[in-house]
Amino acid sequence: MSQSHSPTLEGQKAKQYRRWIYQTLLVVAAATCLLIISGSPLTEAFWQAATLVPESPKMLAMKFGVALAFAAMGAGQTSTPSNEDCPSTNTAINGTPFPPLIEATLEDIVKGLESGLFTSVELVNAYSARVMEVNSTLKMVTELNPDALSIAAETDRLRANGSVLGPLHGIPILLKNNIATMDEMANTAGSYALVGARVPKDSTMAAKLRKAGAVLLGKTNLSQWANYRSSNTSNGWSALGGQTEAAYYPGQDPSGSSSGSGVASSLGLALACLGTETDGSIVSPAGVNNLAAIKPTVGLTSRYLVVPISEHQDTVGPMARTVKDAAYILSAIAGPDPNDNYTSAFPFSTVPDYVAACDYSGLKGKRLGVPRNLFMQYSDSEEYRPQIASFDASLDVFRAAGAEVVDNLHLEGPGVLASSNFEDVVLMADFVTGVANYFSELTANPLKITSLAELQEFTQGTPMEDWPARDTRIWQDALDLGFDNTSPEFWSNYTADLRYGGLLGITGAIKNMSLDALIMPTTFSSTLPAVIGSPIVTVPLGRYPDNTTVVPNQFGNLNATGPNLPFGIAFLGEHFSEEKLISLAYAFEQRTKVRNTIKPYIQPKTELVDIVDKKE
Ligand SMILES: *[C@@H]1O[C@H](CO)[C@@H](O)[C@H](O)[C@H]1NC(C)=O
Ligand SMILES: *[C@@H]1O[C@H](CO)[C@@H](O)[C@H](O)[C@H]1NC(C)=O
Ligand SMILES: *[C@@H]1O[C@H](CO)[C@@H](O)[C@H](O)[C@H]1NC(C)=O
Ligand SMILES: *[C@@H]1O[C@H](CO)[C@@H](O)[C@H](O)[C@H]1NC(C)=O
Ligand SMILES: *[C@@H]1O[C@H](CO)[C@@H](O)[C@H](O)[C@H]1NC(C)=O
Ligand SMILES: *[C@@H]1O[C@H](CO)[C@@H](O)[C@H](O)[C@H]1NC(C)=O
Ligand SMILES: *[C@@H]1O[C@H](CO)[C@@H](O)[C@H](O)[C@H]1NC(C)=O
Ligand SMILES: *[C@@H]1O[C@H](CO)[C@@H](O)[C@H](O)[C@H]1NC(C)=O
Ligand SMILES: CC(=O)N[C@H]1CO[C@H](CO)[C@@H](O)[C@@H]1O
Repeated sequence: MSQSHSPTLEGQKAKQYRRWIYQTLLVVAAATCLLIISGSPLTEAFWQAATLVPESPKMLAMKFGVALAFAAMGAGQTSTPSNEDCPSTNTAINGTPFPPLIEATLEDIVKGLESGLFTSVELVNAYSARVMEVNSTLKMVTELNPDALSIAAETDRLRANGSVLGPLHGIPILLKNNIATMDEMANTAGSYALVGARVPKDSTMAAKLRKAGAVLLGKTNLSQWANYRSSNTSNGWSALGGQTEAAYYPGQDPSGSSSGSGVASSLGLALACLGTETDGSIVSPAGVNNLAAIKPTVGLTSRYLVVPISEHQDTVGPMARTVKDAAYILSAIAGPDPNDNYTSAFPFSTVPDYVAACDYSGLKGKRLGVPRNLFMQYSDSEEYRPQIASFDASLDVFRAAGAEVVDNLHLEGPGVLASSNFEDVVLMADFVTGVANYFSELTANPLKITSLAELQEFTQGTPMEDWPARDTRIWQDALDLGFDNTSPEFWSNYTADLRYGGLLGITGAIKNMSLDALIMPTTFSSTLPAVIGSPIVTVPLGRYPDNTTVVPNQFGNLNATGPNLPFGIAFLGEHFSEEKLISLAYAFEQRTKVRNTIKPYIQPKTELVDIVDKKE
């Protein structure tokens, strides 16, 4: 594909430079006024936000908006700062009560927008300020969209004249940094290899979100290459984005690879985020970040222009704070796409109404299987005992809601899979082909990398990529495999996955026992659905008790286990059974409401009230 190092780019740069000078003058003038008006408390935050090197004029304008927000807060602050546990004492806007942004649901926010309580522009400013408050500690957002404010302003204009694009109209959403957008934001998978790369258009996910009216607020940090590079690294680390940490204990392992999406959704830094999963990358960070999330069936959501690991296993899904918010987003992003032929398996004539599936009586009369042999061996381990005990206690909730629990299922497939290399072979073969395809789609590829071999060479030769401390073992194994995903060896491994994960795993158990779904602790749930491409919905289940021993991760830079760390419960079903899983998970979530009982140790303080009431 063609490269776009065209003279027009240079012309644009000159124009941008003039605008940059103009806006710098504006910022300095405005800053001076603000300093005069509001005295000193705001200055530190203001300068932090406003004096960062301006990547682009729009980014500068954005940072200025954030600085204004800080300034407004500083100016309005009359009392001493409230304590960490309860940062938001007043979230009422112009006297109208409004939930804190860490709790506000899509429906809350839509009501606020519809009634004119606040605008999308104010929402973007509030969320951006929240990002900047915690990013230096948690490093969950790599980049804010310099166009977010103007997109929000356009949605405000449209709403004012009576046109609403869709259910996400004016709602800020963050994307994992492997889902491409054709705008000023990068799509790097956290690697220097993709700095400056350009895509021919928006990924289908980004395009669908825009079509539903969403404001793409920015990009979230991730485990580099979606955790498909090193045999020994840390979750949430990327060369470009640094080390993401989660918010429920200092130095908490955010899990991965949708690490930043997990942390950002949990703290209300956007309404929600998109993540991607190959084996656990949505549900695992959702679990440890206290979230409701959906790992869709492979083929329900398009992977076009998403940096791949495996075409047979990759899927894109929402990571949100409530099942219903996740359902709204899934309804917006699901559906067939000519650019991803796996979506031709989409079995419906129209996208199901996943929001309508949110039914309080969704558990009534349902049969749920518990595949005990997937996790019973961990019942006595100190590390997992709290999760399994909470899960066991939750079975009464299902029974009380009218479901039948079929416990102690023993699936034959998982043991065979665990002692095989089938999944590894599928991922390795898919990655060699997939990563080369992704590079070939680029319209600008400054480093001219075209293959996995070249990518490995670049990574090993670039000090910022932290090699050899973080190796490229997985890539070397993939290169050594010696065949790709069209070979007979590949197909025999993939077919074995489908047999042991399907007939002798999830789908077999569901059919044989006439079940509606399987339920289990989220921590152990990802692999069977990964290898057969079937869906999972996870919701918060509990937290580790205060006397939990703090255990570091393998790389030694994060706390993998510790007090207060959240964990989830997973609902597994047949391919394209998302509606059913959502209805089960929603009924469980509404009966337990675990999420709001678990509090982060760190969270941002900016609320809409700080932006709206102070703007004049
Ligand atoms: C968040 O922090 C990371 C690491 O320091 C940095 O790379 C990134 O630019 C920051 N994000 C924003 C939006 O400033
Ligand atoms: C509403 O505003 C948009 C954008 O400004 C404009 O394109 C559209 O024609 C307007 N529609 C009506 C009904 O006024
Ligand atoms: C992990 O927890 C310990 C004990 O609370 C703490 O001292 C340490 O700083 C934490 N690690 C990180 C990376 O924050
Ligand atoms: C998509 O295309 C690939 C490669 O041509 C093929 O192997 C695969 O079976 C197709 N999948 C579907 C669902 O059509
Ligand atoms: C899987 O791939 C390996 C090569 O890595 C090959 O030896 C084997 O025959 C393939 N099939 C099965 C079912 O293991
Ligand atoms: C389902 O039934 C089939 C046919 O009887 C059997 O081979 C398979 O092991 C069963 N699967 C599960 C998971 O129970
Ligand atoms: C924490 O307390 C519980 C209940 O008192 C006890 O069963 C458990 O063994 C304790 N765990 C640790 C790590 O001390
Ligand atoms: C992983 O890397 C860390 C940090 O370099 C090292 O301390 C640890 O021993 C390594 N673990 C394994 C299993 O290689
Ligand atoms: C992965 C990624 O997008 N990293 C970003 C981290 O932040 C710096 C500074 O804002 C950006 O330049 C990088 O693109």
